[in-house]
Amino acid sequence: MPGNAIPQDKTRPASGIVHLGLGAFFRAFGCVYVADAMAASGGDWGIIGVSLRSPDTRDALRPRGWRYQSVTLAPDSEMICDIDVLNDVLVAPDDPVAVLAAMADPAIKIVSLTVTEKGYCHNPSTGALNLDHPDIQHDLAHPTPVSAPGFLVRALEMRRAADHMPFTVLTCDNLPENGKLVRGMVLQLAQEIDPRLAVWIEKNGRFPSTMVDRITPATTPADIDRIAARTGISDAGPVFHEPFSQWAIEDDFVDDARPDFAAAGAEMVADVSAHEDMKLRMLNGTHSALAYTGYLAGHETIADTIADPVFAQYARLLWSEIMPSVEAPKGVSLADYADALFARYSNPSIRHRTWQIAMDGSQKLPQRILGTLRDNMAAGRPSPRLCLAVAAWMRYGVGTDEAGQYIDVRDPLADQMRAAAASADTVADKVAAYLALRDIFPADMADKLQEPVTQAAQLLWTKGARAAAQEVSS
Ligand code: CS2
Repeated sequence: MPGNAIPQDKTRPASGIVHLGLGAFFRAFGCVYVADAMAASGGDWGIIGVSLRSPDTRDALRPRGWRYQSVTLAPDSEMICDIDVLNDVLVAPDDPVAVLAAMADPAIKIVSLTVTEKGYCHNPSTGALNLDHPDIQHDLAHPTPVSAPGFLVRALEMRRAADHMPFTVLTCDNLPENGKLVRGMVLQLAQEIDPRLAVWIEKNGRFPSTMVDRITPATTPADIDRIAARTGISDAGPVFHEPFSQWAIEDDFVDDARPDFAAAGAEMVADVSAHEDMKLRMLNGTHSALAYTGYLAGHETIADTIADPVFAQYARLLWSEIMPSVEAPKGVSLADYADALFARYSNPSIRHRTWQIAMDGSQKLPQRILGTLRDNMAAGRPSPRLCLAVAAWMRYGVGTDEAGQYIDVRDPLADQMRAAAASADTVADKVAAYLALRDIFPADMADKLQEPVTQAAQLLWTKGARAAAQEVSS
């Protein structure tokens, strides 16, 4: 069922963007930039949001006509802003045809995405689309898709048939060279469906890469109640985030059609790979490392973890291991960037759960940690703290914590991970079983990681995460 589009009036910008994956992050980030860009420079860049799975966001936002509050949480203050940039919210499983129709409308110039790493149905270790993925199998067999790549390809097919230009695909997920990666997957799927379509997309399509950054923990029912009590406004869909925000975007759009992102503070660049590498390795890499070790040590949030002096020191030394593998973007000091990350992680108002960041580790590890490890190994630099992060992800995947309590491991490979952990008695063999997961570890890397990761895992299994972090940080 369509989500009740707001009647278009002259004072309201028409829609120019369809966004797939309308989670808290995009509403705290992309929607704010687009609203600011229109406030500065105008344009018809209203957004049609699409949820690919659940109706929850639509149902939460509908009573206020798709408006919601964005709450900026500084360490000692908060600021509330009403964001009014959504013109409609659609729920793909309810009405995939309406989603395709919106994407095929020539007034739509951009389809942006935050569907999380696993939403692309690709192989994390190679970056290729996984043609055996059940959702991709479905989309190959049916014209109404279920997957994000399926929606992109089928909507582009409709635009080609109607003789319209393609939309620009603007991915905002934490993947390396995300635009290039998604382009490859879209071409791969298009090739399977209709090779002429693939040629047309290859020639006319645009897939700028982006680096996105704003820490946005999932909204909790307690957050909703607190803000309602403060403002007196009943809003079931507020988003909560840190003050910091950074968006670097490759300026490569079909017909140059885009909001004035620069007026909203985004950096328009020719090549985003340096920004992306720095952010994925230094922020997301340490986020995941602190999430697994912190969770195992009993810390609920990143702020709690980094307030523990052992993990503060561990984080500092992780950055010193990561920095030699990162080429700083022009004008940026990596040491200052690390200091800023430390301050951001320490913000006590941001209750970012280690459990939330630990989710989907199999999809996150390659770009966050394994690329750095590969570079460090090639340069002969030992990386005991990064190896501890990998071992902690393995230990987390066992599914019970250090006190024997159940861990709710959310990961598309959770079954394989638990099986790997249970398949052997010795820690070295457990590590070997994990390293044999080829969706994550290429064979050459697995060989090289066996010894250093086993060493870290021995420490972790015998002494626990906090003592292990302390030992590798001394
Ligand atoms: C986090 C990211 O949940 C996670 O895996 O590492 O969502 C992180 O907060 C953002 O990338 C920050 O920009």
